[in-house]
Amino acid sequence: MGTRGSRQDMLRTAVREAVAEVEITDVHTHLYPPAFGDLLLWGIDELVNYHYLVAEVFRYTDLSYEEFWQMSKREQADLIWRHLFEQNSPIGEACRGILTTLHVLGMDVAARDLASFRPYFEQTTVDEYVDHVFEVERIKQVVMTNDPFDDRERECWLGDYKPDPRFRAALRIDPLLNGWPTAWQRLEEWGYGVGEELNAATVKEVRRFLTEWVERMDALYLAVSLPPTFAFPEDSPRGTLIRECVLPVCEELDRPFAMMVGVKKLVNPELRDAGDSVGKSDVGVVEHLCAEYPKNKFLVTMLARENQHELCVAARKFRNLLVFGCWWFLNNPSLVDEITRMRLELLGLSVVPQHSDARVLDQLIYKWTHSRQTIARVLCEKYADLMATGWVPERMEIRRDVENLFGGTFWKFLEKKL
Ligand code: FIX
Ligand code: ZN
Repeated sequence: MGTRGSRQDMLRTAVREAVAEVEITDVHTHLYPPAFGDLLLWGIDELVNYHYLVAEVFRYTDLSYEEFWQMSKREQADLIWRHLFEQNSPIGEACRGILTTLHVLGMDVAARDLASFRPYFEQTTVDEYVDHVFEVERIKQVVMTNDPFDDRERECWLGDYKPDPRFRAALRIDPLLNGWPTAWQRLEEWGYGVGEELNAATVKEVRRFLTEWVERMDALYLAVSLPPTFAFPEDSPRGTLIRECVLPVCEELDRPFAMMVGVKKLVNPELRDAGDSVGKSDVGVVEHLCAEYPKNKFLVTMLARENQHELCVAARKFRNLLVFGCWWFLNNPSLVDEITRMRLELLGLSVVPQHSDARVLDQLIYKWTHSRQTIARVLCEKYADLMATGWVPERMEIRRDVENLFGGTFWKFLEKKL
């Protein structure tokens, strides 16, 4: 690679090309294959109605919550567009994201006319559109969030669903761990011999429930979101279920337990999905789990910015811990930049820098376009620092590293023998 200046340029080109061309495994989304019907959200009105924007529109509109929720999706989208795109510059990340998606899809963003974007989505089928979005953003596979307590989703899994290899499953167990007082009654309804008391018989049946659903879905991991107050060990149904059911089943089936820690649910219930907030969590709980259960794998993302450094250090101590994603309120360019930089410095490439958390199919386009840009920028600087020592990274090495960051590291962790 030529003179210092040209070497820098060639390095930047090599990194940008590798990041732009890598096929992504998106380890956490709320997307579904077309076979799951309207569980899969897509199209311009769903994009504009994303709960991130619902939260933001209420900073402007005087409309009551009731009046808003009584509106149709299209009326809600028109209102959001008026306040967040016409009457104020769409400078926020979630607003900019919609414009990035429309731009990548080749639409005339400068027209600023929401109605003019709708025909595009009306003229395509969901199958064509899934193919197109996966191709445009070079998405190899997404991991879903599959909740057997959601009746619409249950029906799909208990029906004749033929798995779509682009959509891998993850068994989501929030209702089981965070709502046992009602969850056990559903398990009983479904024929499991459980009672509210977590005695040996109930524990055995909960293990059967988890095992059957992991196998039915061929779930890659079991996942739960947890509050900032999450503690373990804990004298609670959640503490007992994790110790007696989740961890033993995960170890037996060699599936990671994914913990998404730090969400304060519904601090403003009127905002529905947009009503959740964040709180600092105790990283010591993650360290304790990794230390006490060395045969278990833990996938962890934390919602509070303040937890990111400690979490990186915890991952330096435990090889059964894989840190993933800049979750939710962290998925903003300035924070993705800061967190990715810190993670590469403390963990090298043994991290999953990002997941999309896409709730609407079209979001795969902007969330990955923005994250690719930020991660490529950070990587360029990291490799440039490397080159300043005389260690010249080869193009193939950069491609190898990038493939690991955008999927390889995740798959290797799943295959890892502890
Ligand atoms: O718990 C989760 O999986 C969260 O990602 C969601 O509940 C959240 O509403 C979201 O969409 C974040 O981006
Ligand atoms: Zn999510």
